[in-house]
Amino acid sequence: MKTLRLITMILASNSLMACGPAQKSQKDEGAPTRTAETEQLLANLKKVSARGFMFGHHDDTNYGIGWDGDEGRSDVKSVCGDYPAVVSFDLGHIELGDTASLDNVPFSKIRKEILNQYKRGGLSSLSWHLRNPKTGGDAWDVSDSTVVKSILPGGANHGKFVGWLEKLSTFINSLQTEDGVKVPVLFRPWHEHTGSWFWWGEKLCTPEEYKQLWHMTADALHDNGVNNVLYAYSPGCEPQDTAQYLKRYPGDDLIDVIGFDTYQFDRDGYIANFEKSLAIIDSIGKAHHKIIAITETGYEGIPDSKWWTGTLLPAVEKYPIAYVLVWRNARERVTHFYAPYPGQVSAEDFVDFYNHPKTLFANDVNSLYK
Ligand code: BMA
Repeated sequence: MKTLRLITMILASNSLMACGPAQKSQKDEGAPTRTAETEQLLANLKKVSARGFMFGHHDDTNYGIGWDGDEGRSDVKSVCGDYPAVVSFDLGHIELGDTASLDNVPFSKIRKEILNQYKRGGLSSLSWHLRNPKTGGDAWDVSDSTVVKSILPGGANHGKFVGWLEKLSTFINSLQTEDGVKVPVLFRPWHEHTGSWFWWGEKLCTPEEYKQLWHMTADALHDNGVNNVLYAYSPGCEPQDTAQYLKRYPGDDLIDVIGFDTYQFDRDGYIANFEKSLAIIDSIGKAHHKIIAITETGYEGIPDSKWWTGTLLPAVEKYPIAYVLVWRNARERVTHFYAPYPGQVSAEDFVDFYNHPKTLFANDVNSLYK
């Protein structure tokens, strides 16, 4: 069933090329800002959104409930038979030069799984819960409201932060196949900044400082030779309208994908937030010609046996999103999971979700780079 859908998607794709990839300004004469594969990925994400939406899961192939690091394993695949079309990974602690991430996944394993996802034709997205460069605390350390200012040019921690961006760049540049093809990824730093729980959050810096942070990041990556990233902007669900959503937006020349992060606590509130935020990104996506996505969501522990087809699907299917991504199945915190595993109460419903014509998994999108 899923294979038939893939064929339809590829056949339909040529007619959808009209949008074309967004062009970026070229900083160095003759040096393309992005590789051909990265441009192709952008073009294909646009096609995908016209066809259905990809399902994503954070750290999907790294670990799951009752396992850690098993070759080829995925809780999602164990339930429905296919890998997610989007897998996200977190680069927290790459800035420290550590060998493993803040969630204790070796960066060598993350690199390997990004390559595996590339070979499947699926998308990898990268978030970055980096440490607090001023206090030495973690990403959630909001004890000092001058951290962003301190890492911008002229700030006391600028030099240190430039070094962190070099380490980040080295990792992203190292995402290469045996043939030397750089694997394109979606980079989603500085997320959920419309809340104030990360040191780059709303109350911790001005809109101008936040935008500078983005530009400094992208410029440094570019100068360090990173040409295999698309950029995603993902506030929380706090913005009430398009003006609020765009208040800290770094600009169309930088951002490729716009989305939002929101989680279910009470169902009615979740649906209301979802609808409001989707309408906002749908409207901005159309006006600014951007891909839209639900960059993080989920219902911790998924206690609702019909959550996938009863809550998530009806909320997202009306909009041309490229993907919806749920957070991780933490092997070290057994109640902290967002995708089903065999025997989990919502597993059967997830198979129905998988079988829905609009949901796309790895086998449905196995050519995002061609
Ligand atoms: C949070 C939780 C944390 C984790 C962090 C980064 O939402 O899952 O346990 O360390 O994301 O992945």
